[in-house]
Amino acid sequence: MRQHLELYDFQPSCVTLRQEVIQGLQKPQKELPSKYLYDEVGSKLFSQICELEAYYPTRTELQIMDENMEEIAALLGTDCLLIEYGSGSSLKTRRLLNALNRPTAYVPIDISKEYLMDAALELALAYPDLEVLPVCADYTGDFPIPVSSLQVRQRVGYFPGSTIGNFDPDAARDFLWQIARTCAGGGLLIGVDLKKDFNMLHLAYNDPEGITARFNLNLLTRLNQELATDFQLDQFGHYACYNPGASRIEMHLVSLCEQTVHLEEWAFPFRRGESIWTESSYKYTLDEFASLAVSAGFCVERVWTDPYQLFSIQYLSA
Ligand code: AVJ
Repeated sequence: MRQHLELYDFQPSCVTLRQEVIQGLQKPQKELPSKYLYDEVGSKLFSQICELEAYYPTRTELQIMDENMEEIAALLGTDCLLIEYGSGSSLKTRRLLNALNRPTAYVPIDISKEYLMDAALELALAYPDLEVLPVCADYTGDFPIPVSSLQVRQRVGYFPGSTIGNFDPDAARDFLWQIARTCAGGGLLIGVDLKKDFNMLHLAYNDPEGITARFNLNLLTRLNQELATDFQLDQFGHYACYNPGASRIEMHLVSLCEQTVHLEEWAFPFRRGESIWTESSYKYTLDEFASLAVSAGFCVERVWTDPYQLFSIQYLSA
């Protein structure tokens, strides 16, 4: 049994974080890249969100997977190299691996290094025949896919959770295009959240337990720790709302008073009510997503949904 996994490490440096924060906080609408929500604490809070009653996407996606697992496994076939973009706890991946015939290698990619290594090691122990090749990276960037030492028939991307919803439409197309090239000759298994009743959407991002609020605010804690900013945590509030014109949930941190935040020699003034935009979560109709996929060079082979059409899993061939 392997006790040690080699990590392919392309984790964004503190310098990158600092630059992106300075850039984002200088914009008229202040913003921070949502990928920075996922430090160690953020990744743990996110997996708590996935278990909330109000947060329908995770359980719905798992249900769709379970109901269609045989067909999914048959489409992916044998001897595939599975590349997961944003692997987190690899919870959904385990279900997939259990059903797959002879998956050869698994490449989990995640920005959260410790979290990635813990999950990858556990997986390697649970699946001794699987070659696990973890990559720590911002998966939207440029990094090499590790080469398996085993015979691979095709590369299949795995991008569950509707994380594609975090991308603005142009960036979503560019990213899908990049996956289509990486997985040429194979495909992409992707989870896509669908348009639905506004109240249900609103509740999913404003859970009564307040975990989503903690997840959002943790971004400021992280910046205070890693960049020594002086965000006052009790002077910012969580705000999330569906913007129907733009088809997205927008998550913000709203300044509860007039204040100034500092990073080294930089000063960022906030008016009362002014916000930092921390995440978008786009929702699609099946038709809208199909045109996006096709414009990125994919062919939509199969779409599975739940009875209420809340969520979809799709297999796109590249
Ligand atoms: C991981 C991007 C799919 O947008 O629903 C959950 C992140 N943010 N609650 C989503 C998230 C707030 C989630 N994704």
